[in-house]
Amino acid sequence: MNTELSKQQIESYQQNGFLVIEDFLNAEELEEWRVAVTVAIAERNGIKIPGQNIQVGMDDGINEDAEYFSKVFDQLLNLWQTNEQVKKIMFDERIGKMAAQLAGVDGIRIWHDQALFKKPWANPTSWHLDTPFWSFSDRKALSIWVALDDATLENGCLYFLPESFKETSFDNKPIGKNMDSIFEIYPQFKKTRPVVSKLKAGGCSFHNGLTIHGAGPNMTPGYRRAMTCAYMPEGNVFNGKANILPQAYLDTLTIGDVLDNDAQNPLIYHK
Ligand SMILES: O=C(O)CCC(=O)C(=O)O
Ligand SMILES: [Fe+2]
Repeated sequence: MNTELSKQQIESYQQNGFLVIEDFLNAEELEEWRVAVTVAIAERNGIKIPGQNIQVGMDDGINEDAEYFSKVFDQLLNLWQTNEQVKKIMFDERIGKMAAQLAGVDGIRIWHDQALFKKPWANPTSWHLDTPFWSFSDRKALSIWVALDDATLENGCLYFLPESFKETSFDNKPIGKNMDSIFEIYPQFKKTRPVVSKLKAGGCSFHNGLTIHGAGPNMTPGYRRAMTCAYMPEGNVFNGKANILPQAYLDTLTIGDVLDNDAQNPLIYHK
């Protein structure tokens, strides 16, 4: 695993709000990730979030057009909580360190992991921000996106709007049918040229959760599989949004409480 970041890579991330790393996993590691994620998904029997009775593809109450959204990607969250192999992969301190270095913070917690599979003929992922969905508000929160298949122009690779994170806020649009909805909130980016992130399987990208990003449709009869993880810098507090937190935990939380429950948001790296 190629986890050493150069000064230039960190600077590039901090300038643009994303970073592409082409040779992140070697062939053996890629196979390990693929097997772990495939097994973990099979074990779930379609349960999207542990402890919550939502099936993949079902209306989750978050997205306004459930049928369209179910054909954007299959989304399974927190596989680390139900599969030991995925847990081992996700708890790797070296990846936590990369996230911390890019964000410029001392400690990193997992917000949630997420398998994102575009099925054959999947809809595009419209431009959106991530952090405004989450239960904390941190301009430095970020995600890793690891390609388990080649991510190509044909099958729905990611695109980023460079430097957009510097001007976006916690206002967002759902991942709906219209690619251009986000520009109703951020019209200044309507003419920005996106950067395309084509990746060979085993490559990865990091993006700031306030970077405007999206993905194309899958115009192929094959899958576009990705394993991702969203990270919360240590010390963040509850902002009142439920997002994917379990009800029993939510019942104990008041706005302003520190999110430091290791069973939900494990600290995977500290300087
Ligand atoms: O994989 C996709 O289509 C979208 C990924 C994404 O939005 C993310 O990882 O934040
Ligand atoms: Fe996203």
